[in-house]
Amino acid sequence: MRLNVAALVGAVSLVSAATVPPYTGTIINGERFPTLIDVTLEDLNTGLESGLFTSVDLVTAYMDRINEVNSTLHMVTELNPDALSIAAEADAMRANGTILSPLHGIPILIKNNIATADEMNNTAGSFSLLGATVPNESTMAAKLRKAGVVILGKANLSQWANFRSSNSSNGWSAYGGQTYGAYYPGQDPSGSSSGSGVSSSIGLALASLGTETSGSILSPSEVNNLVGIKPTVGLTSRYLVIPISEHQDTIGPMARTVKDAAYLLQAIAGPDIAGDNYTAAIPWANNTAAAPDYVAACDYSSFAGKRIGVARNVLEIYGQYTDAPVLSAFEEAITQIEAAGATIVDANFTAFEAWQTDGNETLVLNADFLSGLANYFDSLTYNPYDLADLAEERNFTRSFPAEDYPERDTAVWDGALEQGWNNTDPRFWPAYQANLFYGGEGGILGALERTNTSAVLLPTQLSPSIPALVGSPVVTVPMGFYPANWTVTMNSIDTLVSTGPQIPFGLSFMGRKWSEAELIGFAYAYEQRTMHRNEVQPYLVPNIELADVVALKAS
Ligand SMILES: *[C@@H]1O[C@H](CO)[C@@H](O)[C@H](O)[C@H]1NC(C)=O
Ligand SMILES: *[C@@H]1O[C@H](CO)[C@@H](O)[C@H](O)[C@H]1NC(C)=O
Ligand SMILES: *[C@@H]1O[C@H](CO)[C@@H](O)[C@H](O)[C@H]1NC(C)=O
Ligand SMILES: *[C@@H]1O[C@H](CO)[C@@H](O)[C@H](O)[C@H]1NC(C)=O
Ligand SMILES: *[C@@H]1O[C@H](CO)[C@@H](O)[C@H](O)[C@H]1NC(C)=O
Ligand SMILES: *[C@@H]1O[C@H](CO)[C@@H](O)[C@H](O)[C@H]1NC(C)=O
Ligand SMILES: *[C@@H]1O[C@H](CO)[C@@H](O)[C@H](O)[C@H]1NC(C)=O
Ligand SMILES: *[C@@H]1O[C@H](CO)[C@@H](O)[C@H](O)[C@H]1NC(C)=O
Ligand SMILES: *[C@@H]1O[C@H](CO)[C@@H](O)[C@H](O)[C@H]1NC(C)=O
Ligand SMILES: *[C@@H]1O[C@H](CO)[C@@H](O)[C@H](O)[C@H]1NC(C)=O
Ligand SMILES: *[C@@H]1O[C@H](CO)[C@@H](O)[C@H](O)[C@H]1NC(C)=O
Ligand SMILES: CC(=O)N[C@H]1CO[C@H](CO)[C@@H](O)[C@@H]1O
Repeated sequence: MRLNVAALVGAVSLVSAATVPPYTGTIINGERFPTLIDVTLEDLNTGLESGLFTSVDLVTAYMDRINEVNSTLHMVTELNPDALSIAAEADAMRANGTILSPLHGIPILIKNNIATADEMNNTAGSFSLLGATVPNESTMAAKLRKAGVVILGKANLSQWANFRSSNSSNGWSAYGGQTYGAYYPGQDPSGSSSGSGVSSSIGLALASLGTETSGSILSPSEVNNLVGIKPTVGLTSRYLVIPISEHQDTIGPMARTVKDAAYLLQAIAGPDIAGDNYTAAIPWANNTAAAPDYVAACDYSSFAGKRIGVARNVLEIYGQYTDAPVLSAFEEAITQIEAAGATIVDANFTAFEAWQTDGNETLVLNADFLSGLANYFDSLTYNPYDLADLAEERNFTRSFPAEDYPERDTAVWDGALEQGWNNTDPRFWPAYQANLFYGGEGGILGALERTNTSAVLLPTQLSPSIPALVGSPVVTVPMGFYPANWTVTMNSIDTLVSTGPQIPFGLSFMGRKWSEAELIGFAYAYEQRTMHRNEVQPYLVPNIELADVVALKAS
């Protein structure tokens, strides 16, 4: 599917042979076009403002790129049939001097559990929701549109955000098939925001939105060489997002740079009291003029004079299961952060060992899902199979052939249905209090307070679980890659490559609730000093570039 730029040159004389670098398709009439695998938002805005290309060109290029790799990677389940007309409208507004935000006319993909009130389906990857309709736009989609974003399509995911089976694989959904990562053939894309991760990593949109209950933004961000922001629960509205847990679910950006992720967070953060009253806890909920500026937080000197913790006891307990290249890259990162002006101290999670054998989180997630799924079904304006609750969903899934039961089981749901009580039951409260202890005083929040630190570091492989219990934020940044001679290891069902040569991994900054701006500052200061993302290219990159689209249009 590579567009032959040489042929275009012949046809329209846009490209002079003398100026074409070995990497073709980037210079036309002396103008350098950005390459979409590493373009930033600010680069795109420069091109849009100068008229080098339009939002329609961008949408066209991204759609061509999606179609080029989709049958190999299965990372996008639906394209937005309205994307081109929305882009045309954005272009007309720009021509007329109306620019809604820095994201005006920029294509973004969203995970297939965030509802839109348009032609696209919102299914969590299940056929039970194909054709279902929602009463409204999700607040996430509405905020993106208000910022002028072109919602390009829906990204594949681990089905039900990885809350169904004990024997499935990351990135598999009945509706979307098996997603693969682009850094190694057959790569486990991690999950559950698998398609969001793969798509952002190889430039199939500027960036994407993922959702996280425990690790679903952070983990696919790390293995796809991305920056991922898991916001404080309540910073981003869950209204009309298919839930797992109201106490743990959150929506956040997955992008190639910290600054792009910050721009996207700026657009989606904020109170939505009618749709999701957890957002009433945002400290500036009643005074949005006082909202932080996440983009301005991108400051190279953010580490100067700060105290940064390391959860040494977590490393000691989990270190034996963590690969040597990850551990050595982590120690190097600590040294670099110290050299950048921070004071490094131990910040141990004092109850981490006890938490290893505690089962309260499962009780909370089960209880929240029993309530949340029933409420989501109840909110639909069209419910194709009239499913009302998890028992009915399980019956559907077990009897609908494309759901691949029993090869992919329903063990997680079986546990929830056996538990039988939801989050209105008196047994919910003590289970949730246990979570708050293990994540709070005995976990990340206690460590921050006791050591008077601004953030705590861990390799991203070890970071999601404890912050998940209390809904506190984490930012992951590329930290390195498995070495080129690394021996491949497979996932538990032997279908995907979990670790292998040049597969990426990340560094996590964990902080207090609502401290995203500070974490973004640290992530940026680390990223700008290391720029690990650029050290390795994926094995599979689409060939079509923005320059090809513009050249073709001119012909
Ligand atoms: C994905 O690939 C298939 C097979 O090549 C193609 O038919 C389909 O239109 C593509 N879908 C998207 C969303 O690009
Ligand atoms: C310019 O934009 C304004 C505000 O959106 C709109 O009212 C007006 O009709 C537009 N004019 C043109 C020429 O598109
Ligand atoms: C949504 O699902 C319906 C099937 O119910 C399908 O006809 C339609 O094309 C899907 N929408 C998109 C944008 O793919
Ligand atoms: C539903 O969308 C409308 C705009 O179409 C908005 O005014 C309303 O607040 C939304 N409802 C909720 C609960 O967010
Ligand atoms: C928050 O909203 C939920 C419904 O989404 C409702 O059950 C609950 O009572 C509300 N809580 C408060 C404190 O308003
Ligand atoms: C915002 O105002 C409401 C109503 O007065 C109040 O219940 C809520 O606690 C306030 N939120 C914050 C973060 O101050
Ligand atoms: C943190 O844990 C490590 C490993 O268990 C231990 O060696 C260290 O002394 C602890 N640090 C503090 C300050 O307690
Ligand atoms: C939940 O936490 C309580 C209090 O720590 C503990 O007694 C109980 O055993 C825990 N439940 C499970 C299932 O681990
Ligand atoms: C939660 O469980 C109670 C008691 O069984 C039930 O009455 C209620 O409808 C359930 N809530 C939801 C949202 O399913
Ligand atoms: C179970 O699913 C089958 C097929 O979807 C349906 O015919 C049947 O009525 C369902 N049974 C229950 C108890 O929901
Ligand atoms: C991989 O290469 C490194 C250095 O290049 C070497 O130290 C290491 O032993 C090699 N590992 C394997 C498994 O060959
Ligand atoms: C829209 C889309 O790309 N769907 C693909 C998802 O993956 C399956 C295979 O796993 C393909 O058959 C679909 O075409």
